[in-house]
Amino acid sequence: MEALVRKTTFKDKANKALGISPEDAILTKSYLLVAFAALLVGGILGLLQGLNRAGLLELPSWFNYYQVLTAHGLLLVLVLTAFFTIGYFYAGLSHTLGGLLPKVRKMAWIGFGMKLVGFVFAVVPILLNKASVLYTFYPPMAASPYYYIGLVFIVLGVWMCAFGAFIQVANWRKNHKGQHVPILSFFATGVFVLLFFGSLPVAIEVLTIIPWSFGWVKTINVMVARTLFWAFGHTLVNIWYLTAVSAWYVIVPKIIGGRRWNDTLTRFVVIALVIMNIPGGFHHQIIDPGISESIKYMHVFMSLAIGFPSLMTAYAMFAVFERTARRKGGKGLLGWYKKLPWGDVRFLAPMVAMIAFIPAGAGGIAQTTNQLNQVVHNTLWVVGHFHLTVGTSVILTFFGISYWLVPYISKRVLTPKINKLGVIQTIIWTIGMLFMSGAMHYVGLFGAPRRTSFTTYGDSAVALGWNPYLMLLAVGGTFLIIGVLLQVYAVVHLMFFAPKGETEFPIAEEEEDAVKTPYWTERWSRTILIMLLVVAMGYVIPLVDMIVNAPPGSPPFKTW
Ligand code: HEM
Ligand SMILES: [Cu+2]
Repeated sequence: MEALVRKTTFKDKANKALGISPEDAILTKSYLLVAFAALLVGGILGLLQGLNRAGLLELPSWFNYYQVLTAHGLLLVLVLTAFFTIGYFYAGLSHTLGGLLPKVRKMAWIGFGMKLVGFVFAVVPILLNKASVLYTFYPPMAASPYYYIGLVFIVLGVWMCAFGAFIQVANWRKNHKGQHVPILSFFATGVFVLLFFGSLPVAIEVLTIIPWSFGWVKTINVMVARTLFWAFGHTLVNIWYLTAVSAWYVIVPKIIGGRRWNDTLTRFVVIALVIMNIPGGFHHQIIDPGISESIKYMHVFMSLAIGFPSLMTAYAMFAVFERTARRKGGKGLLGWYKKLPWGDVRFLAPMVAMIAFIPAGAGGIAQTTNQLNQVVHNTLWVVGHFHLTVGTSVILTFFGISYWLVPYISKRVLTPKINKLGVIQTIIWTIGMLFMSGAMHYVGLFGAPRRTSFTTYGDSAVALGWNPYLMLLAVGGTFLIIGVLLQVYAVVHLMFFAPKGETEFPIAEEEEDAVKTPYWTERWSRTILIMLLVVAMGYVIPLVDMIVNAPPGSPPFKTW
């Protein structure tokens, strides 16, 4: 037994020294290429929307605003985020667990193929104007059945990757009895647990929609569909967040030359997010009828509860920054911040991402409150909010990761020139989002609706008052598209043209005097059991109520 352990650790070390194997590298490369292609196309569509909203561009009838918006949402919140998350964590699993098992790699490829097939199924009806139901596809709006069949394939593809990750981690644990799973793989486990359990409700929803959209079943329970959607949608948000947080805890400290924050508390944050996340979905349905006040209250409570691990994260990150900067001779109450590597894009991008999370999180807490939600619900405020959260906090972290992950898998190096380009990219993205998201937040408070193509409502004075802000929105969108082009250029350059060389996979060590992490953090079966109990607490009563006391079902509608 001991010999076996020694042998595997030797193999692990050899693997780390030689870098990622070509087979594992090409997997992550393919995932990242799809992610950044989605960014490019989705970004261009975003610009079209921004110009339209400002009244500067009329979209043709064969590619109207709602087709563009459906594709923008799908490409950016589903394709970009899913492919990046999986590509990044599979590289992390490969690096920290001594290379992917051949079986696991194969599963990730099958998952890749299924997601692409699903994507084609979903996109064709959008292009044919048969699926302008937006990425939330709320019934009773009904798209072509093929749109939903596409979504099923995407979910199945994600499950393949989740199970692949579970097999990889379980195999490592079998060979390393009593040891803690390396921290990045621990995050990956949490993310894939949430991906699997979080996408179960949407899979059920889509399976009930398909027969209805084919016309085999006459009506659908709209409330149940919306509830199942947000049990998933709300979880998805925290999957992106947890992915970004993994880089903040594990990668960023290494890049600034410091050490990780407390290992036990880091693992606690992951476990807390996994357990408490799913039953928060009703904060997206605060104004939906038919859900009792007490149930909504519980979901709002759960949503605010996950603010707690987020605040822990904020504290932890600034503690790491200050400690590292002071070790480098930083002085004064705040003067230490000068010692941080602001000129290094691998630090700057995630740092701006974290700073953006301060107003983004505050806005989220405001929206979750019943009274304030009434003011901003379905206005552009909400769009401003998620361009700050996912469009800045998450995406800028992903961009920051790309400046070392892409060279790492491509056996190339980040040159000072591309680093500089990355710094400029980060600044442009920040300015663009300040304008775009700022304008969206503001004009939303004046009632400008989301998901609505340009109109002055017959020159109503109120609607005309929105115009200056919508112009600022378009200005921000123009900055952002420059940011998209620079980022895609950087990724392609780093993948295919940058000078050859070894790039490190940056994982920070614990402090030397770190306390040993207790082993309960590794008990995933218990964590999942508690999670399921909490999910049951949040969903059993309202779902049973919606089904048993069902309102009349709805036939499908095509509203566009
Ligand atoms: C070039 C950059 C971008 C621009 C110019 C842009 C612009 C816009 C605009 C104008 C809207 C529509 C507002 C409405 O009518 O409701 C929108 C919606 C949206 N955007 Fe972006 N965006 C960009 C990047 C992103 C990114 C990076 C993400 C996510 C990762 C994202 C996610 C979304 C989502 C989920 C929607 C909502 C779609 C819906 O309501 O169905 N966007 N964006
Ligand atoms: Cu949510």
